[in-house]
Amino acid sequence: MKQKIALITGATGQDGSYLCDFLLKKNYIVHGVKRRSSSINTQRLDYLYTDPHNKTNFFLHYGDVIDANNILELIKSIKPDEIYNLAAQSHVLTSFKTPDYTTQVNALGTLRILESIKILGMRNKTKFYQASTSELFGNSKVKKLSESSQFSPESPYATSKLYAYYITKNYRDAYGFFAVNGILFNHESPRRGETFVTRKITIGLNKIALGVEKKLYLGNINSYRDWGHARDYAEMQWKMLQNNIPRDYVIATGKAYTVKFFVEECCKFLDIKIVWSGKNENEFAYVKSFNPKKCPGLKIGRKIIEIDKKYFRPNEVNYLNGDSSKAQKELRWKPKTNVYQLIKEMMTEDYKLTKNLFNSL
Ligand code: NAP
Ligand code: F7E
Repeated sequence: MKQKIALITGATGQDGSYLCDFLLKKNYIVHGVKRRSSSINTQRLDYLYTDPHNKTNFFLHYGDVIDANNILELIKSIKPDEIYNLAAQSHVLTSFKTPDYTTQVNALGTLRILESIKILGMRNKTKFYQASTSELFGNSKVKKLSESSQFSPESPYATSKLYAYYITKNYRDAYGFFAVNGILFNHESPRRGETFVTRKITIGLNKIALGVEKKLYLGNINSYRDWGHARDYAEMQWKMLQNNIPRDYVIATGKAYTVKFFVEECCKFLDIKIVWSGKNENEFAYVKSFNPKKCPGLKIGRKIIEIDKKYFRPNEVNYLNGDSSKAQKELRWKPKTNVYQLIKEMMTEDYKLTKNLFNSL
């Protein structure tokens, strides 16, 4: 059977790295797009990379979804069977500070890819996956959000992704593209960017435990998120393009927890007992007891979590919990990793990473 060719924008990101790995295991030829940067940004992919002078199924190309000609040329030369558009300015708080840039990348970047497929006459060859998001729903009154729930974006990030969602649907409806939206709820992993809350917590608490840092500053710890594992969700991105008909799907675990809960569970992993005190911006957590073997850097009574208003968003999405029953039924899928397993994996990896950092100090 002919090897399939995939093109992945955002290959250097969390999801991109899991998807490259997944598709290479499925015997695809994988082409990833990486941005030019002054320091190397391919750390998440290094374990998959082989010098292209040797035999390999994995190639990286410089590119940027802001550059229409570059995208057109890449699609023209690679002739992919499947395109996964994961490239994004994906940080919600940052999108309030860089709304124009966020829109250029997330909204128009998507349009540029779809238009390239159209101009090149490849709509019958190339299937298209768009990385849509639970942020589209905003502050909905619905407790379990599904494909039929209303959108109400609350940030420039979500609004840019709303455009991308609809332009994907437009090209499907108007031109018969095999183009789909995966409406993914939060998904995390040891490869998650360090400024997203879960990874910030797993790195921060490990540093505190080992005495590398004293305190972790967070924003709104009362919001709820439905956290899955990025590795499980990469499989779903692929499954959506293997479907008989192009359809959009919600991918979620169906369980939502607060940021505060996430902190508490990470503390349990380190055998730290914390007590919360104060309210709103003045809330903090201090150490009631701890295991000195695991946490040589701690002291009883020390304040280890504080709130810093700078991490509050101008608009918050307070509660996100997804209903992925359509995907579970039609794509025969189930989330494999629950939040406890996710925390264990992230904490274990960041404990090792921090220990190495500590030993090198
Ligand atoms: P991520 O770690 O932030 O990765 C984003 C990727 O996009 C990185 O490879 C980044 O390159 C690349 N990128 C940014 N701007 C670009 C540009 N102008 N041109 C080309 N590439 C560009 O995000 P992620 O968590 O893997 O998420 C993947 C996608 O799913 C994103 O579109 C995100 O919005 C969406 N999503 C994520 C979640 C989640 O919970 N993780 C949930 C729903 C939807 P650099 O490495 O150079 O920065
Ligand atoms: O925030 C609160 C924050 O930045 C989660 C992206 O992948 O998922 C992600 O967006 C919650 C929010 O993710 C801090 O206010 C408290 O309520 O980890 P986050 P996000 O905004 O949910 C969606 C589905 C995407 O599509 C996005 O691309 O945690 N929070 N304290 C904090 N958040 C951060 N980042 N930092 C804090 O200190």
